[in-house]
Amino acid sequence: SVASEDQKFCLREVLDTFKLCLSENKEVYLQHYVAGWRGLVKFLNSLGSVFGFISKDAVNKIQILVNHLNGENGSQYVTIQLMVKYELENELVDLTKRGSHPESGCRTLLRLHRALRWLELFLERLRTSTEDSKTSVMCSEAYNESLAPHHPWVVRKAAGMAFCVLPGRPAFFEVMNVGPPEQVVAMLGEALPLISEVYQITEELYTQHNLLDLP
Ligand code: 1PZ
Repeated sequence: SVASEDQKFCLREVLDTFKLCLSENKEVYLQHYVAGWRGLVKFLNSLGSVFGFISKDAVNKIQILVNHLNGENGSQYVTIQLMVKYELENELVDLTKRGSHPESGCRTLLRLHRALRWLELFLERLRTSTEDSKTSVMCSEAYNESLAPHHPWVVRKAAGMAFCVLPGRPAFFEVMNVGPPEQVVAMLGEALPLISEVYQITEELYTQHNLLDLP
């Protein structure tokens, strides 16, 4: 039916939104960054309710950024570069401990930025995996190398439990809805350099301004 086609979700389209993130002079558009995350959350939700606690946090952070974008000073949030400059110049960021700005764009985006590294590592493993590779192993390896050091024990534990119920590689590929495995691999090969570039640019920006440990 038309309705079920509407809901059909294709990971290629989501990863393509990361293409739109970069401006000509390599600035990152927040609007497209957030749109990319929205799509990823949709995908995560389609994997089952066990991932609810993860998507809830992601949705919460996406919403904080959208509120900045749609707020009074939305024009200062068009790109991540502008956002960093604006929030720092106006002392809108808690730099050493949480205080009056728990929802700064800088600290909120940092959490998604770290998760983007997880995505990059996970998708790279998926791309180079073989038929008998385990998604749960690829996922937890990527997690341990990216997000885990920033998470408290309970979150790491809950995440580990969620990874165990990830569908196996064939079913996972099917949910991605990209086509046969060869096509999934090819799509990932195209999408990964883009995701990686967005990650690198943000990482450099945050390094320059010493923002990588925002509380
Ligand atoms: C396909 C399998 C999906 C696995 C996703 C791997 C990421 C696991 C992350 C688990 C964290 C969930 C609970 C929230 C923790 C928050 O405390 C932290 C820090 O934020 P703070 O407390 O400082 O405000 N939140 C995050 O680290 C952001 C996590 C976003 C994860 C988005 C994953 C999207 C997955 C897309 C799947 C294709």
